[in-house]
Amino acid sequence: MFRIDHNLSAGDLDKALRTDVAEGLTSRPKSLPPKWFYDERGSALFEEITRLPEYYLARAERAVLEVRADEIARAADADTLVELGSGSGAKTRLLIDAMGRHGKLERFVPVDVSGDFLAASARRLADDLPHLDVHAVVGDFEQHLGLLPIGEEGGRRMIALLGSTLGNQEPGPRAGLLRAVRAALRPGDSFLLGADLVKDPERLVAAYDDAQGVTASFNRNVLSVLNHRLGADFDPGGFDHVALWDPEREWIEMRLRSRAGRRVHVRELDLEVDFAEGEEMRTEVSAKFRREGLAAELADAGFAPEHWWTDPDGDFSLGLSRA
Ligand code: AVJ
Repeated sequence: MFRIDHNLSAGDLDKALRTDVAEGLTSRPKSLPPKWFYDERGSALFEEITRLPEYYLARAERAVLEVRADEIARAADADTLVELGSGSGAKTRLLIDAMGRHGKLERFVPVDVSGDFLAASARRLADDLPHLDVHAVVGDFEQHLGLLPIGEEGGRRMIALLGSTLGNQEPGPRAGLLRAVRAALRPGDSFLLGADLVKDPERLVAAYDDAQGVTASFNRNVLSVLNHRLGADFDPGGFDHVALWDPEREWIEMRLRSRAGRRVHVRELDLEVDFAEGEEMRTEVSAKFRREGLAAELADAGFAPEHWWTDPDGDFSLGLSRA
């Protein structure tokens, strides 16, 4: 069974893009939120990133799921799985299959802003698993958690936020998101959080600055998104990819550095923006976590952390907390 709800129209998304870009390009330093990376090409480039030798995150998370999925399913004991920012859903299948074996799973609710991608992968899953009620939601989980189709019936839910997606938020908004997830749950429901862990900075930087330059293309692609969607005239090739480790804040920061002084026009915003030679614009933070820090953030949001699993190398964690 397959259904898709739209909590977000193309118009809403367009408005959010305009606001974000107008704000980001006129701030000092300039910045753009990472959620605009993911047009069709950006999503495909991210899939390619997950297969790079340097990008250990996806493999490490998969390794945890391969060993622990049944244990997770038992601990959650849920009839509904909600996945926030579901993307292509490849690793989710491990979770769904384990929850199916556990015997209670009835409903899967994948939530993503990227509607086309979501519809295609959710439909494929529904075709494959005819007894599963797949109820996809096109929405921005930073804003629309209250609208998820999980409110009325009894039963138990698990909300999953995988892939270290949480790391894209700075501490303030991150606390807000965790509180919003907590508010969407009822007592006994659970929250499965995938988080990348602090490790050797050299490995971290390599994961965001790969030898083949795929991450560089992914980073520059956000400029093409602005060109296509807002009539901007960025020359993506005129910007260098920068990835650096901030040891105080324990996050990777991606930036685009203008190789020359230039003026950029954003037609749809009626905006002209000057870049100095060497000026850097921040395009993403990707926070890395420690067990104690994450437990404290979860507790602050009202969760009780219950389980903690990592891959054998200790690179990536999955944590299950109870609401
Ligand atoms: C999808 C947000 C988890 O931060 O590692 C990959 C995105 N950026 N390479 C991450 C990303 C650069 C990724 N997340």
